[in-house]
Amino acid sequence: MYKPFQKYLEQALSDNFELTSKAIPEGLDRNVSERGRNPATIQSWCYESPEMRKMRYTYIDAGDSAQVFNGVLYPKPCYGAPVLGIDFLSFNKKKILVVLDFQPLFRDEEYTAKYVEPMREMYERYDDLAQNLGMKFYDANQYFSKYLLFAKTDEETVASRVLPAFQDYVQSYFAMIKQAEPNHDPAAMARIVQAQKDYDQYSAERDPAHGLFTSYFGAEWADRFLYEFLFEDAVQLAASH
Ligand code: BLA
Repeated sequence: MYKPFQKYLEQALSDNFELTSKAIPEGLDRNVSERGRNPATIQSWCYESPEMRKMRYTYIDAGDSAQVFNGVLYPKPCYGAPVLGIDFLSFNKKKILVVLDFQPLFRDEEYTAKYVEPMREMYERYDDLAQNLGMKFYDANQYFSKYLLFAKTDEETVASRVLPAFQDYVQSYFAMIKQAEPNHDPAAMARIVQAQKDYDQYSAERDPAHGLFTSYFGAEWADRFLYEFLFEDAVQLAASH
């Protein structure tokens, strides 16, 4: 269901960046589960470029039971730009949830004016996908912009509305990165390194997918996938799960 999104992202990545593959730890790049109603395949891809330190995305294909396309793109520490966050989910073709955002690393006024306000015009073209749904797992005021797209929707709207919105957000994100001025001041870079680490820590601790990964692939694989690949800069606390 989200394969056209993945294809679009792959084309846009290779059109815009000089990509190098980034290794995915042994055993985490792909897995197949026979535990559910339908066999589930999970596969991940990861790249870097001169501007971006990690660009990863994952597809879960469990037929009608689950279709998931998830990804995060992290700029290098000389760029303070937000990370691009993608989370598109479909369960039993009934529960369809889409989340897409330039996820801000800081909340001060200067940062918001520079990186968040410019999203507004684009956001307003897709206000039907901004449904102000409450969040159960995350805090909407941390690492989400006020221009995130977050909707419960249906298969037809995914094709007719979410795909164009995705294309628009991706193009705009890439344009922002390509015109950004790098800042190599060590203190500024250290602050960004820390902010991206904090993002990983926050995300790993709250990830609503841990249960899903565990049910398909077991707790040990789920923990490794979360802490060694998805959010590898997070530190796993003892007995956190
Ligand atoms: C919600 N994301 C969810 C849910 C799942 C995932 C299972 C809960 C759906 C529900 O039952 O309500 C799935 N998360 C995943 C998967 C991966 C993952 C499969 O990390 C990894 C492969 N989540 C992100 C990113 C964003 C994000 C990058 O990983 C930002 C765009 C957002 N996911 C997000 C939000 C919700 C969500 C806002 C709703 C959570 C809430 O209600 O608090």
